[in-house]
Amino acid sequence: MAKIEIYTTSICPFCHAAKKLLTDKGADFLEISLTQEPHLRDRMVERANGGRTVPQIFINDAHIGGCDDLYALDSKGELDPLLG
Ligand SMILES: N[C@@H](CCC(=O)N[C@@H](CS)C(=O)NCC(=O)O)C(=O)O
Repeated sequence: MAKIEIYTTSICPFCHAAKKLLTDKGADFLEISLTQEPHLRDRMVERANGGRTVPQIFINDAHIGGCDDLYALDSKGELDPLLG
């Protein structure tokens, strides 16, 4: 099973949309809430190669990007193989 991490904030429609797609696919993910743990933002930005918006999504430690990137991968049929 893939290791999926998603950095979020609580008031973030893109975060909710990304989580919905993963949930609809039955994928388990670790949510890292920057609302609850704001000190982890710097680590997120570092891992996301400077990406500062939320969500930032990682699958098996590879940076996927944000919500749009996740949906784009799905549209190309490339998300399901990553999720295993
Ligand atoms: N295109 C991005 C948009 C992400 C975005 O704009 N997220 C907002 C929150 S919903 C954000 O991070 N705004 C800047 C900030 O909160 O610092 C995606 O698909 O993930």
